[in-house]
Amino acid sequence: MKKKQISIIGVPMDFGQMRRGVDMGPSAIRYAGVVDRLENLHYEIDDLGDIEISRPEKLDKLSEGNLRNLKAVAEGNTKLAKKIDEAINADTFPLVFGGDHSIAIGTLAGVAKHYNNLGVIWYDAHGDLNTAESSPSGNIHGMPLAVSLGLGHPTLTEIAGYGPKVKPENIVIIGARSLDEGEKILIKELGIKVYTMHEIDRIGMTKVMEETISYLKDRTDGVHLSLDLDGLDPHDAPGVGTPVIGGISYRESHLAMEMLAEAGVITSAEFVEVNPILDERNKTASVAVALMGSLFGEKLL
Ligand code: B3U
Ligand code: MN
Ligand code: MN
Repeated sequence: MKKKQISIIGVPMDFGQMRRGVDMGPSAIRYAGVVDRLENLHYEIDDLGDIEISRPEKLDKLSEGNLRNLKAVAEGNTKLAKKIDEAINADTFPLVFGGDHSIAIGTLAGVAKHYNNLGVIWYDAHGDLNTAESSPSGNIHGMPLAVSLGLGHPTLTEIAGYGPKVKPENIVIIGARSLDEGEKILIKELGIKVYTMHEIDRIGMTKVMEETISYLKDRTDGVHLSLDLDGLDPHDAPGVGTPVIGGISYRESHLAMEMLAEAGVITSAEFVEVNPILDERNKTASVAVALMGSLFGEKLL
């Protein structure tokens, strides 16, 4: 990692889906010792605390069409985008803790304006490429990648006053194993690079990461890592709202983070969907912290 200063931003957002508890993700990750872990690697950590997420009484009033809690999600993400922008202007590395994955909308809105060609690694069991039209659930946490491509409701696609934030050819999805029909069509239409579990099993995580890194290095001037803990197998990361069996292992994930650290390509990161209510003794938050250790250069010897 080039920058030696990290700004931590917590986003206690749970309006992008329907399961309570994911708003406690940032606390769980802090409790799992993230600051000490990164300080031991000689980073200077500035924990900026949590973005304030307002909690309206009547949630259903906030939905529009098939977009659950649209206003609350948009409001939180607008605040997040501003905080990220400030962190980058202060020449620090933004490290975001979720919260559900709808927060990637705000993270990318804050990050992307600082790059001409931002790359994105989307580490996830899902594609998060739904729009209100294709979504089976109306949950915005299944839409942030589409929104960042400029597809979806303008209240979301125009956050921070511009869009789209990323180009399809600058995205790599890793770990996909649950895609809706509309998402499959979009992936083909836009030619988005995807390593499903099939490819990971077939060629191995080493090759997947080698290819990902060289692909993004050639075409981007910065790379954001958006890591949804449900990309990992539920055995290793049980504290997530929508677990999907047959996922990436703890060991493969460490390898992926270590290879990213070695390549020095990542310029911002977020770890999302940690839900301590669904977790086993804070295991998933601890896994997230361990992966951050590797991402920021931790080595055994
Ligand atoms: N694709 C489904 C399920 C889902 C997406 N992201 C998560 N779950 N975590 C949807 O609702 O859009
Ligand atoms: Mn996701
Ligand atoms: Mn997911």
